[in-house]
Amino acid sequence: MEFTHYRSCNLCEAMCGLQIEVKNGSIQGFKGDPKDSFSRGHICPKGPELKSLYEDPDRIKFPLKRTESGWEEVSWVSVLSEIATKIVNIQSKYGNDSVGIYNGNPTVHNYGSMLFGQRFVSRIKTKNNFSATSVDQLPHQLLSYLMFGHQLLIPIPDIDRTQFFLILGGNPFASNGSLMSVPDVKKRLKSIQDRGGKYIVVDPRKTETAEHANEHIFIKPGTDVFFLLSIVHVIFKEKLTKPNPLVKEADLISIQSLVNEFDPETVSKITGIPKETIQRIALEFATAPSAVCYGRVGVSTQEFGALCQWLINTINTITGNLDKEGGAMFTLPAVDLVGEGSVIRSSPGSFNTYQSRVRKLPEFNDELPVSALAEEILTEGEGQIRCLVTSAGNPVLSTPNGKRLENALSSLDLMISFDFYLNETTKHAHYILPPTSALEHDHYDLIFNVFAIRNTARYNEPLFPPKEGMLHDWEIFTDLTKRIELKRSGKDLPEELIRTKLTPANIIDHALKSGPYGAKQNPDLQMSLELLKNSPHGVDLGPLKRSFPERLYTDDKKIQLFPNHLEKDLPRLKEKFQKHLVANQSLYPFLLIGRRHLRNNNSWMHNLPKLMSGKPRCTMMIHPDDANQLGIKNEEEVIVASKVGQLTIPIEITEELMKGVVSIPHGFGHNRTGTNQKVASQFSGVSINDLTDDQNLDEFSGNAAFSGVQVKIMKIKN
Ligand SMILES: Nc1nc2c(c(=O)[nH]1)N[C@H]1C(S)=C(S)[C@@H](COP(=O)(O)OP(=O)(O)OC[C@H]3O[C@@H](n4cnc5c(=O)[nH]c(N)nc54)[C@H](O)[C@@H]3O)O[C@H]1N2
Ligand SMILES: Nc1nc2c(c(=O)[nH]1)N[C@H]1C(S)=C(S)[C@@H](COP(=O)(O)OP(=O)(O)OC[C@H]3O[C@@H](n4cnc5c(=O)[nH]c(N)nc54)[C@H](O)[C@@H]3O)O[C@H]1N2
Ligand code: SF4
Ligand SMILES: [Mo]
Repeated sequence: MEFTHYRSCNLCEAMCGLQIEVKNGSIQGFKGDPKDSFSRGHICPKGPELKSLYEDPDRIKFPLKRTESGWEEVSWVSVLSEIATKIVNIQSKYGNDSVGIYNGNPTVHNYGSMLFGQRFVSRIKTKNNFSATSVDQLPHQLLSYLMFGHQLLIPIPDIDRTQFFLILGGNPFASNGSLMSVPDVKKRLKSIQDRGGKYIVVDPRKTETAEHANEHIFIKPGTDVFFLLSIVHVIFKEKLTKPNPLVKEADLISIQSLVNEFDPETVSKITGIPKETIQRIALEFATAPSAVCYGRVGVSTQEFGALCQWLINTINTITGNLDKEGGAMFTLPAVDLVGEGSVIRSSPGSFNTYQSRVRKLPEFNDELPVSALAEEILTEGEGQIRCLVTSAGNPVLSTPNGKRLENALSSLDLMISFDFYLNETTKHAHYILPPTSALEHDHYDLIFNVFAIRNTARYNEPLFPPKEGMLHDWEIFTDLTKRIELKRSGKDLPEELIRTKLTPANIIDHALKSGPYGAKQNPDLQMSLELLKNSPHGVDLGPLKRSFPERLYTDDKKIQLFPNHLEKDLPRLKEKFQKHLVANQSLYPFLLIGRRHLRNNNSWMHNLPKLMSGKPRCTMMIHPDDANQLGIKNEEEVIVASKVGQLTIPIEITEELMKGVVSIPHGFGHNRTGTNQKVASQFSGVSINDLTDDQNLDEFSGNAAFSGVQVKIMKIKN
């Protein structure tokens, strides 16, 4: 039998439409779906590898239990009963907080896991709830909460209509965009240039994106906050602010007085950006017909990540580009997670309502910063984590000071991992609960439609039925959650799986029908699951539209341009500013940053052979002058050391990097024993997070600060 299957790729944020040719039960062809109006036929090399993931012989399909003689395959019911019993016992003996949870990045790419995983988290009732948010976009969510009243009201660059796009710390050519779901980003950036606009990249590395930009500006890692303050300084000084009825005069006055001391001349000494450039960029931005400033991983994960996001929102607002075509806009997705009355409205957010036990780090949205995870396991006392549940995450490789976390994990009384790979994290588990892979389940993109540059909707059925006895993430969560509840109330645990009539698709159907494009709001379209099932290429809902003040959720219905909590972080900012101005010799003279590659996806797709071909990717990039000074040659192995650890890595000499800066990709380090990813271990590389420090944080938000880690480099003597 031959047929064509359409689905949207869930590997990264871009949500590309895929067209898959299937013959006699096997995939014969894979390409971009040209009829998908959002992705327009675009795909990257990772999309087709959903097939390799499906076929990967190392992929775990049935539950595993660690025994003295190794991993043993066990039945779902026995394993889920054992886990439920142990969790209930641990919580009744040591309290709810003795169970910790970590949700990794693929959770948000899997709507079943999101919907039912959240239920599980809420039933566990622990303060020790962590996720990849605090090594990523926490500052964005925090500032949206503080400024606009909802953590998911993230301003999205209106890339298809803007005339001036200022990108800081993002490399969409490699990442395909982030908090800006934008398939086909290369063409979209090129179109800005074709229509007479420009895009500018501010980055310590001349990236693939910067290579094609109208202008690339090198910046010293970790100093973006000063660059942004200085941009605001110029905008005020030149009286280029535009009035906005949603902005309070008092806030503008506070900001103007804050930015006063950050003049381009002083700031240029810190950032390495000439004062004329700062001045010019500010003027060009403020006077462009439309403009948008956007900062991503490189600026979110730095010492002042939250202030950076605040300033980015501020620049867009005071130049009249917030909630305006061609500026930073807000989405109206078919399943709305923001609007009041939405069926699955996400919490608007919460901040610092409690703190972590050991270091007193602030909560955001009922989560604590993952940089605190290791110490919460290792520090004895009431509330110590004794059991950890990880789901779709690999924190040993993805969170700072991975070695310390590794030690912590091996000391747990109980660890459970929802994952289909035996990797650097899950190898520490006592139980591995493997879900189906993407092609075996249905898909609706709950999250990335909220961050997309256009409103669209798409639902796809599974391509292959899972093997008999395999379960989806949401089915595992459903059973385990219920089994824990039964155990808590002293009831017998059933001998069969606990199923529910409620499926992720039912929930979505309800949300689509009652949402902004459902029959009531949009009688012409009448959005529903049925409609999406009959629209295999997706439904286009048009470009982003203005949405304020209706979708502004602050108490006074104004933009909080100078939010309350911000004041507390200003002494730290000013102290750092003064420190920067006093040049000092460091024992660790280089600043380390990360990077992404089109063919990697965080830590977890290194076991797919086609993605690993080509030049070795886990190298440390360094500028030729720095290499010369150290007397090291291209591809030579060197020792890199930070305050927390050291590793050995071959160097790649390139003028792409700013002098004094080195770059290592994250997600490698598959040289640990006890894993089972045969391809990945051949291309093991080393983990940058064995150098990053769990004590280095953006203290305001609690986000990890990966950008600009101080390191020294040593030649290996032979
Ligand atoms: N191919 C691929 N795609 C991915 C992923 C992947 O691993 N591989 N991961 C996905 C995920 S989880 C995310 S969150 C997104 C991230 O998407 P992006 O934010 O686009 O991620 P990066 O490519 O890491 O870009 C970060 C950039 O910040 C720069 N940078 C580092 N430090 C600084 C600094 O101090 N200041 C400035 N201005 N720049 C700095 C780096 O040089 C780099 O170019 O990508 C997603 N897409
Ligand atoms: N130094 C440095 N560190 C970084 C970054 C950086 O730029 N620099 N980037 C950070 C960012 S932005 C992110 S998002 C994090 C990512 O950090 P994590 O989310 O912790 O790590 P991933 O590598 O994405 O690991 C995902 C895991 O989920 C599993 N998995 C994949 N799909 C599914 C599924 O459908 N269900 C289940 N149950 N499991 C699945 C994979 O096998 C893998 O084990 O890393 C962060 N770490
Ligand atoms: S760009 Fe992202 S969504 Fe598109 S095919 Fe590649 S991995 Fe999939
Ligand atoms: Mo991420």
